[in-house]
Amino acid sequence: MNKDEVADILVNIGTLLELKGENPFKTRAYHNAARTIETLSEPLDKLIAEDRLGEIKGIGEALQEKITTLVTTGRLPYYEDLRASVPKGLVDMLEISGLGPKKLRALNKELGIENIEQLEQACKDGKVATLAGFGEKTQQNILEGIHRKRSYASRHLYADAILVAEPLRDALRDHPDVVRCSTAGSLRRNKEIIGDVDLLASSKKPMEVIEYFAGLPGILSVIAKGDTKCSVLLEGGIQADLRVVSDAEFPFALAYFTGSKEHNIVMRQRAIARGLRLNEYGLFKSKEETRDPKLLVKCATEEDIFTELGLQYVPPELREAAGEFEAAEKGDLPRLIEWSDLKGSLHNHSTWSDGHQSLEEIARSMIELGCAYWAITDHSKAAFQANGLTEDRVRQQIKEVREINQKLEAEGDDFRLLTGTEVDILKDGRLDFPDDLLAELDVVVASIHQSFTLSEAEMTARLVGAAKNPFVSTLGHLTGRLLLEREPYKVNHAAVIDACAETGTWIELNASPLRMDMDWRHWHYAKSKGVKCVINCDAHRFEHAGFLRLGAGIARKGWLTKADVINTLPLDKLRKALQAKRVK
Ligand code: DGT
Ligand code: CA
Ligand code: CA
Ligand code: ZN
Repeated sequence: MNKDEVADILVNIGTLLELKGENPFKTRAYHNAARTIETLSEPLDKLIAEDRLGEIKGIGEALQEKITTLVTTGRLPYYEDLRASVPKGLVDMLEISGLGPKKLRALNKELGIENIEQLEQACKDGKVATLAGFGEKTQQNILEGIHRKRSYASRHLYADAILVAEPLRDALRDHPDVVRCSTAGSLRRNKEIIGDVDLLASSKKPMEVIEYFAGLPGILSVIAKGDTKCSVLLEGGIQADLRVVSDAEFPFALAYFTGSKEHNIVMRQRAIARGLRLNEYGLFKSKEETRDPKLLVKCATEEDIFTELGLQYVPPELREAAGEFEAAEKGDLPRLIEWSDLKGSLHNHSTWSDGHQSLEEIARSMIELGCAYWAITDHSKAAFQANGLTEDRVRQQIKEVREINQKLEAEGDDFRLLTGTEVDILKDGRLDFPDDLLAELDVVVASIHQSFTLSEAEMTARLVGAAKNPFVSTLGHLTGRLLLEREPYKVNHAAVIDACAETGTWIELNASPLRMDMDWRHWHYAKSKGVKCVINCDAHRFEHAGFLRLGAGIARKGWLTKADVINTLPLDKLRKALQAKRVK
């Protein structure tokens, strides 16, 4: 078991103990130990083998024993017993926003509540409001939290859906009876949130393909199975629909099942206006609904369908009935960014704050990935919960970055780490670091991590103020939303975008699957104002470098091209671009 897995279990233990009402010092010890373990620079098994766990601050004997058991056996009976002793419904309720272990424990003790249904009833009966420390407002918040949790349960993050859908698509493509296969629906349109996964295949033997599909790994259960259609439940709780059609039908079915529904409606109307009929089976020379193959206008690909309807090919990401028809009629659709255009990420964390790898480890692995640069933007001091850096530590970090870069240069490598910070925008709009320090850094990302509940005008003023600072290169995750977890705080996007246009400030597309912030719906406007996008991983671990691909997918949805995205620039041009605002 590695250190991240161990840390996760320690956090769970801390939370379970809190639910049981254990003393706060004990529960906090587990949370603190988890944070310490996560940021260790050496592997745990090495520390254990050398009997050096005791040297780590804040890890007493009892914890050492548990960590050793976990790492060496992969299990911990203490944890298993603890889990079994707390009702599962109670643990599930932790996912309701605004309900911590302390409140849950009170609800359990005073009202005997053990699951969400009981909690909802108690709120509706007004019983929760009468408890000490709760009140009407809390009761209302809990009810809203319950509704939100339910509406989130049937929706999934794009990243999670891709992870299960692509192996299924590839397995289908490998089957000898499958001619063509593609994802469809919201997944193919790169939506940040996915209801269900849609797959489409063409074959002469649909039943064989359906049987094969239903038996693929990763499928938990078959919900419905017909001759040409199959619905399944995947591990992780996502539902997937496979449809199998003839290869002649494939392009039409693909266009239809890719959607969006709104886009399809306009496509059908265009067909009708030309005396044709378009549906999932074909494009027909007919004034009425039909599936008659004799009337079919043959189209080998989706491209042909668009051509028949007088349109430039519309990439799936743009099929939202949001301006794509006007542009495609004139042949004005942009050539969208490809993820391979990206040269590195300009917002990332290291073990200096809450990241999981050291600077040199990060540099080496990003070289391996073929990046040209990677900015280190650890948190500023106000983000104490994320181990934010003091001004002194930032200056030390700058030194370390320079040393690593010198080493790379001596080795003949062109890759460079860039110095930086993710500086907090404080409640009153000031930045957490003075300008003279910001001026020493290559990249300054300014983000809000506190005081989320101010009015829209106040939140907007904080962001606009940050954009006006000559040393701020980028505004980070504009609304602080965590998809399916936390609502965005209120921001007037147009006002912030206008301020960025005026000051030459870039806006981040934070590609963490939970964020995808700024939202794709605002990029079209930003682009029209000449505001540049930075697609950032906000990486806290190596694996997060993969977010570049997801972020590019969402940027495509925002109509962005290579020229609209700053981190497609090679290093020398990026350095110039970073200076441009400062000399203005
Ligand atoms: P989702 O699954 O909620 O994230 O969104 P979609 O877009 O994947 O929707 P889904 O799975 O219900 O259907 C896939 C596509 O099939 C949808 O984007 C468009 C097409 N489609 C489904 N039902 C209808 C319909 O009633 N009318 C039209 N025009 N198209 C439909
Ligand atoms: Ca779908
Ligand atoms: Ca579907
Ligand atoms: Zn942040």
